[in-house]
Amino acid sequence: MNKRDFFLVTAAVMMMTVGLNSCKNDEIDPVITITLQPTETTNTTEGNISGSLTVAASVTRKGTMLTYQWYSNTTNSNTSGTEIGGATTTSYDIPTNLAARTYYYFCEVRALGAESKRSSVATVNVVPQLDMYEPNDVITQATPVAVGTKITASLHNKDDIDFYKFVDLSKENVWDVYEVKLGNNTTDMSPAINFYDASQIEIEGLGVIADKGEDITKQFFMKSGTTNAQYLKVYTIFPFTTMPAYYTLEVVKKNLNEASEPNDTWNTAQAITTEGTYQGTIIKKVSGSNPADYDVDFVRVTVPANKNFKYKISGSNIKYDDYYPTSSETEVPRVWDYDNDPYGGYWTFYSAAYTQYFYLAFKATVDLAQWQIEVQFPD
Ligand SMILES: [Ca+2]
Ligand SMILES: [Ca+2]
Repeated sequence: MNKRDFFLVTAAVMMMTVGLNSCKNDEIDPVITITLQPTETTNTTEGNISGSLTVAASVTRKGTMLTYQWYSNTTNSNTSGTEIGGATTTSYDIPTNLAARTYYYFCEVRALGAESKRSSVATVNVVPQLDMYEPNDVITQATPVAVGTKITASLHNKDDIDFYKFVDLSKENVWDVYEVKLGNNTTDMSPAINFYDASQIEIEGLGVIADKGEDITKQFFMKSGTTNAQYLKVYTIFPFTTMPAYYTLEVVKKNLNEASEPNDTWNTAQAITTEGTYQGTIIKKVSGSNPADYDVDFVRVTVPANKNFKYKISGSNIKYDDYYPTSSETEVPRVWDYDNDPYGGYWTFYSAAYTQYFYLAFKATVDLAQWQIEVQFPD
């Protein structure tokens, strides 16, 4: 063997050795393949979380034990991440106590002598619980709430809008003062409310925006009865971090209007049959020409035969109409329609040989005006 041959043989042996070694390594090192990726996206509701994530894997060498380690991550990525203690089987139960937000998980499959493999990322969206009044995101879906009933609801995210419809069924067509109370149980929510009339038109100037954690108390006027319901929108103009943001909502009646209501027409007038002083409150001032838009209080004074009717009207910001006396309750009274302020003195209508009926209608130029009539039946 000359020098050149020796080198060739040596090179061949070295190449064979290298070749044999790589063949041998391919057989020995197990290779992991993930055959089932965890579900890509899981949507589940806070407080009612269920579900699990599962992987399956195979390995090239028989008898090689696979182990599993689940990770959580703060981003949609399977690099880095945090090992979840005890999560070491092929499936991982989504924790049932997660707060509402998005979570990322993946699984690393390992085997002795093998390169570990990571699954794709499983995204778990934990959405806040909707309140029991949803859907009420538009005014036509407004949830009816009876006056006097306190409810607890929530904005399940910063874009949630909750509409309510307030109805007072205690009487028909009686004006009164109501107060809406929005209790803000979630401290980083800045609640806001807007009011809408029975025609679902926003009432200008009545809405309120509160600071974070502040309650809202707001008075408004409303007529009782199903057709006079008013609407309220609860929302936030600022984002909040704690989802859902809970609140309590209640509408209470101030009961300023009197037992004689409804008395807004002459044929529902409050009956006055004895001497005395009678009072009332005009809840809503005259606005526009439609009597349905303001409060009127009618009284009907029954004057006995052969008695005069002496009266005095008082009160601030009160107007009244006199109705011509009639001899019959069934006769439609003719309105004088003075629409005057009270005169301040006594007025007397003279007696007749029959029972007379006098109608008076009180209105006001301001909200919440008090009227008073002093009634005497002198000879
Ligand atoms: Ca809601
Ligand atoms: Ca009235």
